[in-house]
Amino acid sequence: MNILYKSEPERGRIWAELLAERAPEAHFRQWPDDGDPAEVEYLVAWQPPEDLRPYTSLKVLFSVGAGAEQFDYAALPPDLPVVRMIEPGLTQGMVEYVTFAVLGLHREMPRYFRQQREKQWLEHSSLPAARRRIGVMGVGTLGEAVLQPLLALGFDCAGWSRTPKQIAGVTSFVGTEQLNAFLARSDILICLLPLTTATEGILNADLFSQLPPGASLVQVGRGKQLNHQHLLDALESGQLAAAVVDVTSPEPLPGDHPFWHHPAIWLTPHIASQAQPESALTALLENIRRFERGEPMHGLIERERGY
Ligand code: NDP
Ligand code: OXD
Repeated sequence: MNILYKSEPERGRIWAELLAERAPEAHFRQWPDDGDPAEVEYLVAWQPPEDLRPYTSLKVLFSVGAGAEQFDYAALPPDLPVVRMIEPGLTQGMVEYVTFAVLGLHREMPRYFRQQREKQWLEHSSLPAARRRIGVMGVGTLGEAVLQPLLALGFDCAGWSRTPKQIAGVTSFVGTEQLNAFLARSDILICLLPLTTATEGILNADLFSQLPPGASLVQVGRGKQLNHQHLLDALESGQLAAAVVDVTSPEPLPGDHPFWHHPAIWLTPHIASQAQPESALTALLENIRRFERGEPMHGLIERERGY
């Protein structure tokens, strides 16, 4: 098994050590040391090398992340399987981040932190979780996982996806026809959609206007889904109360971008979750085994669908 890793070098070093322990028969190289490109069978990358033609034995392209929209599919061989990362460490990171964000918004922490800066000791009435309606856009691997602790905390939960879902305690809304009904009952909206032609720019003024007045947003999908000016306008008008934003376009934001110092925005630098080398390697090896046995791999991208 010949693996070429092309991503963050420090993490690559950890992958190399782990692989030497767990699959000593594997040949692991880290970009730019790709040895003989014709021998590479499995490429693990955020971005592949620009010219894939020398990689004549390439069998699968694995994304190091849960998203795989960053690849230029037109430049990839049309029959090359592309696989996104599904692994428990990455899922757990997202569960932690979204739980933190929802609790912060539910308990109005942006408002109380603003009061702290203004030396205001002022109490507002609070809502029980059962009366706070959570809406998760994208009920895939991550969306379904983040719903579990929110259900356990007693929130009133719904999800929106392309195809219907059956998750105990979660109301399922499907497709563009049911988007408005879903939004109308989402006090805290969480975006966990992949970036596709259908989801680019989806978090815009029109969508915000369908939410209950004073709703909040957690944006952990992809930067290009959010219209920055529309978010600022919705916060200014009070249509939205606050937002937790982990992904933006561009990343990083320029130094003079209003998100940096906006009192109602919590901004983080795309850290909601990341693959953890230990568990990600287990997932990679399992997928390679599945591929070699002719079984379907977990997280295979359907190119037509865009995710
Ligand atoms: P999945 O592919 O498992 O889930 C995607 C979900 O989105 C599915 O439920 C799918 O519906 C739904 N969906 C896609 N397109 C549409 C549409 N047009 N209308 C309605 N629903 C749609 O992805 P993951 O859960 O693994 O990851 C989701 C995204 O999270 C990633 O693509 C990435 O952008 C982001 N991410 C962000 C990270 C961060 O650190 N900020 C870290 C990791 C991921 P259906 O189930 O019906 O197919
Ligand atoms: C991912 C990410 O896709 O970190 O894994 O955004």
